[in-house]
Amino acid sequence: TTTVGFAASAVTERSFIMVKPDGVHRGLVGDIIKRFEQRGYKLVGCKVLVPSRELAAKHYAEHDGKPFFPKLVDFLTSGAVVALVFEGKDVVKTGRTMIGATNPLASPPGTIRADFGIDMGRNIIHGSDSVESAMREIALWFRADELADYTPVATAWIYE
Ligand code: IDP
Repeated sequence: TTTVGFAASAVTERSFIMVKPDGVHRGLVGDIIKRFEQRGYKLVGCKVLVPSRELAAKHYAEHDGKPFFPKLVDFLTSGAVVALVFEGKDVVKTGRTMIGATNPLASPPGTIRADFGIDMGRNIIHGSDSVESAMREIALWFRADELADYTPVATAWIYE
């Protein structure tokens, strides 16, 4: 038998990932969760909701005042979104790489936005752009008791 060390308990970086209304309408929730799961990231938060305008505006506060802001809030509040929190080593940066560029047409093949989208205002998915943004966004979308604390049995087969 092989003895495998168990060193992953320190890996607690989290990212806020959200399937936007276009992704939900198009039935892409499962595909998106699958990509993060198969990479080895741990799902610790998951809920479906139609965001209020207040929540959407707070989420995109950095874009308040830009020409596309009203349409962005209209879009995000137009239907259900799936709010997700994934945890694991470098999940913020790696999540952004998996998601691709803001403009799907400028995004490399293999990224979520390139594989599923065309227009910037219909780019399927949100992912936190820094660890600080992730902490702000997770606190905005989830209560602490909505995030699960557990250790997947596969952890020692994902991290050395
Ligand atoms: P990101 O989602 O790749 O982090 P941000 O610059 O934070 O990109 O923009 C937030 C969202 O606002 C984008 O995902 C996109 O849906 C929308 N957006 C950004 N820039 C534009 C624009 O110039 N026109 C229309 N929509 C935009």
